[in-house]
Amino acid sequence: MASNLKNLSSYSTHKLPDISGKKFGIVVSEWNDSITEALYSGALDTLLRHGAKKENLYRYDVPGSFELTLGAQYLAQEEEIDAVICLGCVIQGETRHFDFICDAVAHGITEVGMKYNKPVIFGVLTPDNQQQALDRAGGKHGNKGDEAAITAIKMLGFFQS
Ligand code: DLZ
Repeated sequence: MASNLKNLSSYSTHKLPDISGKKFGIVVSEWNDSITEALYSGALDTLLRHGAKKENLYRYDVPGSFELTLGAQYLAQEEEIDAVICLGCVIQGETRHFDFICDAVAHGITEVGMKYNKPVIFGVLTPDNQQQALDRAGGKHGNKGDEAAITAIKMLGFFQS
């Protein structure tokens, strides 16, 4: 058991930690790039607004969401990277491709986080159509890139607690 565990710990993610010294990897899928670029802008803006330094942010692009797992692993294996944010958009099509990609990336990203014991965030939209994607990439349902960045920050606080 970790020696720094507190008895009856009252850790809460409501208070955001200081991230001025934290390094973030951001993996961006090129498929549906008008959407994933909007997710990236949201994530970048949120990290900077919360105190991250531009020089501590590392962006890598991958061809599609299926490749986010390998991109995340490439970054997560670097000891100096504190958290990885994966951004993608898989739009439901007429074949089962959608299910295979979504399943693979959800499991893959989870495994990378478990393997390297650091936050690896699932910022992947899985909408039925382009409009639903737009609604979540800066539209009426906000920007999920922004939410992915907040989740990364909160999880860094969790690891520091
Ligand atoms: C092939 C494919 C399809 C049909 N749709 C999407 C999509 O909506 N979003 C996405 O991010 N990627 C898609 N891809 C590409 C796969 O993620 C992957 O790049 C290829 O299957 C090659 O491994």
